[in-house]
Amino acid sequence: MNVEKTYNVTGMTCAACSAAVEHSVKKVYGVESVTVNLLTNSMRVKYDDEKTSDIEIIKAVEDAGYGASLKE
Ligand code: 9UX
Repeated sequence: MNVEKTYNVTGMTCAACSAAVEHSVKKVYGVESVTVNLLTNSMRVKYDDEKTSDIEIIKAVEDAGYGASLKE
């Protein structure tokens, strides 16, 4: 099933940071779209929950050198 989630992202200070987060999350298998907002430190991700999960998406953000948590 396709889901759309919002995450809080920490550690981003410039546009290259948000581009790095976006690029890393876009590479995750099952991710359909990623929009990172530098000003609100938030990220919207559409993904297929039969192929990936919040854990994998948060890991991709961490691999890029930033932090993320699911926004309630
Ligand atoms: Mo910008 Mo971000 O010069 O880790 S890329 S601060």
